[in-house]
Amino acid sequence: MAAFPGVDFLDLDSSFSDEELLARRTARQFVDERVLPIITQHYRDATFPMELVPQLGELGFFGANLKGYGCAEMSNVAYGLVMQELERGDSGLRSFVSVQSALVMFPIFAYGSDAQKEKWLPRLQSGKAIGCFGLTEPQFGSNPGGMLTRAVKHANSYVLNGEKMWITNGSIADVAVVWAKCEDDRVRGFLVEKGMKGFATHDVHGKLSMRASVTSGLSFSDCEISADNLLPGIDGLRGPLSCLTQARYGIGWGGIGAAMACYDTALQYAKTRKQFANKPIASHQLVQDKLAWMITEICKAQVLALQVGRLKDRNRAQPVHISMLKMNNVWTAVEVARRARELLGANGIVDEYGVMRHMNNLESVYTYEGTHDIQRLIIGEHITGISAFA
Ligand code: TGC
Ligand code: FAD
Repeated sequence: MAAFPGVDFLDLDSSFSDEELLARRTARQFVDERVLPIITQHYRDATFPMELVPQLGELGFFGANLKGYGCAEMSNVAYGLVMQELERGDSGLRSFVSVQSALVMFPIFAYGSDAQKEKWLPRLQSGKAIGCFGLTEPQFGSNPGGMLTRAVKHANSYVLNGEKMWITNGSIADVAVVWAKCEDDRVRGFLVEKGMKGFATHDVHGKLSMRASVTSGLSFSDCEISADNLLPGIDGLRGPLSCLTQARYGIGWGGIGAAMACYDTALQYAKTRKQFANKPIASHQLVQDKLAWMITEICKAQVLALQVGRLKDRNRAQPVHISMLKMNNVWTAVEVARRARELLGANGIVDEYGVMRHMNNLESVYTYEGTHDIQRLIIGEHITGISAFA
């Protein structure tokens, strides 16, 4: 598999530190050598490439921007570049790392007890344990504040009842970060371990998107867990929403990776595919228009990601900045993938080119972690001071 040349029209590489470029180079090589040769078959078979998990751990990609517990302690920009490259491989791979890092390790790191951190973070960092994040329910997606899952306190335990749906890694996780409402109606986070009595999972089948990713339902039926499994450092909806901010940040970078893969495939194809007077289709004005549009939007997405990343590294990124990053960059990726598919003609629908795999995956990315329109409304609320959610 040829090494990916990258897409750097604006010389943004000169803005990255040596550490950031090293992180990207490592992730890029990993994707070229380990992911791209196997991903099409996994996508066909609807299986997640579990064989990559230990390597992802060794490379320091899990919890890469966290401190201690064996984490790589990368800058947020370096972490973003890793997510970019992983999603250039497949959105399902980036999802796996996003969930493990931002939705499982982050809440344990930020809100967990010392014992919870010692128990889980080193294992999650190395990939010896897998985590999932249960917020969405069958009836409550965009509006998680309405959740029905309940946790009732007993002397030294909590009893959970309810259903979570669309949970990435649900059935393969050793630990689930589950959000439930307590008797005071406040949302709290719980660590539910695989095999606990009253906890069951079932996988979602028939997905036409994110096929190389496990998506599950979680159910809790009088599931009794120790009071020590409560995340003690947070209560209220702010808990899960703060995790989403971390994950949306990685997705904003990931979208660039999927877009770069589709753009590069379309560009190479357009330069070699000949139609009319034996000329490459890249010589036709309408084709150049599409390619110019794609690279312009990719550049805008890169600049946005870099600026939000720099803000995050200075602790100045607000959730609304990250909503803009997720909204814009996933939309860019969706639109680039659609145009790339069009430029490949009939070949565009074949999985060996990867473009339609990315296009289909991105439909999930557009919806999860807060849909495109929910991100717009978050920005709308910020600039007007008026909530459209009530
Ligand atoms: P609202 O009243 O606005 O907020 C409640 C409390 O939370 C605080 N807050 C945030 N804190 C940190 N980061 C954020 N992004 C935050 N957004 C809000 C807020 O300040 C408040 O704090 P406090 O202390 O005053 O109580 O809540 P709301 O119920 O009106 O909801 C607002 C809304 C709609 C924006 C929110 O519910 C939302 O973001 N909905 C989208 C749901 C979503 O994104 N779900 C994602 C599920 S996980 C997933 O999809 C994983 S995919 C994984 C993969 O495979 O990669
Ligand atoms: P709904 O909330 O029912 O929305 C349907 C449509 O209505 C959308 O277009 C939405 O934008 C629109 N809409 C809703 N409310 C408004 C409004 N106020 N104004 C305007 N439009 C509105 N969840 C987890 O908790 N953990 C996971 O690991 C996870 N992984 C996922 C993996 C995949 C592959 C997918 C597809 C989803 C995953 N999710 C996960 C769930 C995801 O977060 C939800 O699908 C998402 O939040 C949207 O919820 P919903 O599907 O119920 O759509």
